[in-house]
Amino acid sequence: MISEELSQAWYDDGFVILRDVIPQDMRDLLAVGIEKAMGNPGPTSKEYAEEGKGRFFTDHHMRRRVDEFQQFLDQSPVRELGAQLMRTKKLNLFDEHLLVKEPGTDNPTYWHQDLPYYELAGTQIISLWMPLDPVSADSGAVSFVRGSHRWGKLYQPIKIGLGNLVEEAEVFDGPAPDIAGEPEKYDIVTFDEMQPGDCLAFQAAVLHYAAPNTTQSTRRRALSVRFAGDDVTWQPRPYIPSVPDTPDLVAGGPLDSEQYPVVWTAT
Ligand SMILES: O=C(O)CCC(=O)C(=O)O
Repeated sequence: MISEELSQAWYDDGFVILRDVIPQDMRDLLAVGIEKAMGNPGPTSKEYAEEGKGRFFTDHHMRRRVDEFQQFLDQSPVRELGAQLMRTKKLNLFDEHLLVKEPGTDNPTYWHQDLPYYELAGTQIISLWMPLDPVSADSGAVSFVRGSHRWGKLYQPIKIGLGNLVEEAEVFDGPAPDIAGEPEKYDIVTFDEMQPGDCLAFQAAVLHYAAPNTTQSTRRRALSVRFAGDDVTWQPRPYIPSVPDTPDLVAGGPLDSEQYPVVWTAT
């Protein structure tokens, strides 16, 4: 499914777009799961929008309580896509992140990297971001700074829907640069024409952003499924908002565990 050139582009740029790779029946399954998850938010769920100004809902690890997410992970092509893009022999699932921006939501998803939010070290860490609605510039399109995953920097986590720093988190290399304030300084690529079935695959250290959803009636439901590959080890951190569990793992050792299950191996 994935050519060597595309895989190399993922390594070089930090992201690629895959068109029409998630079948309709899998999207229908996910749509049911999303409504259940939003109707019964889990312990890591967040609401970022102000009262009366749309809704920006996020949550993690939905497969643990909503069966449709587990079915989606088992039956959709996401594992093959992740493994082939990273050219890895093994995949550990470590998160599913639901990000729903309802019409009239002013909040952007502020520029950030994902890696400082994970208890992981390594480079073969991928998010597969899949929208269930058409995505345009004004409904929450995602942008990346090309190559920023190779800057060798880790920036302090922010609250992604509010923009302020997570004070409890590690400082790492300090706050991310002001990309929104000085966009001309960066090689920004925006995917402002996406259809349900398309998928953005990006590396954990690449800087990314998503626009507000200022449309009147277009939802922007998206799921980011996250896998770690061969070179990834467990890196405990003092504070990670989306990882409430403390797995019985060794720092610098393999992830394989109930929390980070092996979900794919090369045959
Ligand atoms: O969907 C969004 O608003 C942003 C996506 C994102 O930051 C992620 O999947 O890591």
